Amino acid sequence: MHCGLVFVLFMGFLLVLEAFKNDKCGGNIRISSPSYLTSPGYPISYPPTQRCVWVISAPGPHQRILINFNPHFDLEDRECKYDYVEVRDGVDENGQLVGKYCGKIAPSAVVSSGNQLFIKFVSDYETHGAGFSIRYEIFKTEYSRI
Ligand SMILES: [Ca+2]
Repeated sequence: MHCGLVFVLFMGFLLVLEAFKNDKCGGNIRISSPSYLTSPGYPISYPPTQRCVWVISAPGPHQRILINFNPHFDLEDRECKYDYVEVRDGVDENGQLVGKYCGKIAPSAVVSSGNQLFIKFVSDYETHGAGFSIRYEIFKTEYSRI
């Protein structure tokens, strides 16, 4: 009886872990199948003073990456001065800036020109929002299927 309860609690704990596994602040992601990354604390609220960097890579040198933002998007809107998510077409801060986003309107989809995308999330010490969620996958065209 008691063992059963412990088991249920343990399974519940695993489920919670599962739900938050994409919740990390940054990381290197090699795409094997479509998945997603989110700002920490999404969809409730991100913590203060974050600086998260993700680098998404497609395995093939000629593959491109497609990202889509979840419509539930919410970052402090002060001309993106304090909180923002930035997408760059490349592997680091030197990559071509695709966009720097904040506010409540989810950005449109982005397709990389190479096989890597750089994503940076920054928050300051006050005023938070729900954050963002990005679904990433390998961009499919007739050409890239070869
Ligand atoms: Ca803020």
